[in-house]
Amino acid sequence: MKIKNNIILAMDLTDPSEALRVTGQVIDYIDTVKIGYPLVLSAGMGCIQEFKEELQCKVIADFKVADIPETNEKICNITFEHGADAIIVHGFTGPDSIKACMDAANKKGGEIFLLVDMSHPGSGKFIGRVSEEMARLGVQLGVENYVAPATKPESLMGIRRIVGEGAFIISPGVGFQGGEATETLKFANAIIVGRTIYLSKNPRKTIEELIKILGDVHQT
Ligand code: 3DU
Repeated sequence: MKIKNNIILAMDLTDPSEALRVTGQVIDYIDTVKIGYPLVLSAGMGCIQEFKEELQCKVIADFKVADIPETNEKICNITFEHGADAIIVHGFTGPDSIKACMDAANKKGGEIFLLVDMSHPGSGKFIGRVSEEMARLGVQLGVENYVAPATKPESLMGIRRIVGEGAFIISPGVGFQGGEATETLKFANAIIVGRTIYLSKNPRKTIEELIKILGDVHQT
């Protein structure tokens, strides 16, 4: 996946028209939006298509899929049928559950991102302890895209080492959660930024400043 300016907007505003309006303010600078439960649960699955049509962007559905293979397959099928270009899938459920998502993605022409570690402080308790193992599993299964945290540069670096330079890593946690954009892009292909942009008084100016800071740190 190619991502303009290496920035993915995490659009977690729950008012659908506000979400579209604010995304519209920065759409000249991005081509990929991550939509998750906050927006979909209030606006419905139709918001995926609405974003794609109104803003001509790619949509990554952040549904952190984590169920048995049969249920994962259904969730992925429905998500791709609603127009999502990619879906985020948890790694901790194991190979059969991940494989079900990969198969659904292949059948529907979509992509999966495998989430192998998280950015919040509590992630150290469980998921953070097995993230490298999950990344190795992803490599074994042939997963090409990963999600790894900007708030834990060492984890991110370790995951990059395992998945290799050819893999595509997107990284949440920049800004509000404390992750640093330029540092993150040394190991990730794109940063995921939510509140820093959508809660800004001037989202357009904020993203312009971010792009300026990123400069030529990383090209994909
Ligand atoms: O903290 P922000 O507002 O920039 O948003 C980050 C987004 O990424 C948000 O949608 C959150 O649900 C998602 N995310 C993480 O923050 C951390 C993870 O490990 C995985 C996803």
